[in-house]
Amino acid sequence: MSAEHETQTSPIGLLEELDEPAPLVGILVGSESDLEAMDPALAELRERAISHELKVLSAHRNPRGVAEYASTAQLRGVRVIIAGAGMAAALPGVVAAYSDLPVIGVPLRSSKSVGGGLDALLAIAQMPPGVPVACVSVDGSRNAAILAARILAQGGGYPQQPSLESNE
Ligand code: RP5
Repeated sequence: MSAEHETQTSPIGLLEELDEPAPLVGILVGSESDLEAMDPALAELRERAISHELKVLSAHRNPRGVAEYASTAQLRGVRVIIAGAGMAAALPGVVAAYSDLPVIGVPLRSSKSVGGGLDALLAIAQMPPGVPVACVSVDGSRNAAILAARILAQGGGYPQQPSLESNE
């Protein structure tokens, strides 16, 4: 099923998302077991007084929830999304498929990881052309927050439209 088809979620769900107050940074993790690994990101954003929200949304277990969040985040005022996941870490890529916001992926190591998090690192870094995800180091959530802060510090000015170059 294509991403376009999956977004056919209920208008009520979309309205509920739009109702939520908007922080500048949205942080997603794929599981409650990922939460602790995002503590350095939360601490960094808190120290910089950057508003943020944290949600547990799994790309595999709750794909509709991820689609709803990602497709409404920009309208709500979110400017950057940080997404952390382990193992077959699809979350950052799925978020980037549904949103034009900059997405920073954090590969996470868990007890079930292969190669100390190499599985998630490759899943997040090896995105296909046209769907970009910035990837920090394994368990590198602090760097994700610093990168988000640097993105927020930019004034913008470049158009969002794709260039004439092909994505292939
Ligand atoms: C991934 O699978 C999650 O991001 C997590 O890192 C890993 C294990 O999840 P749990 O089985 O602990 O929920 O999707």
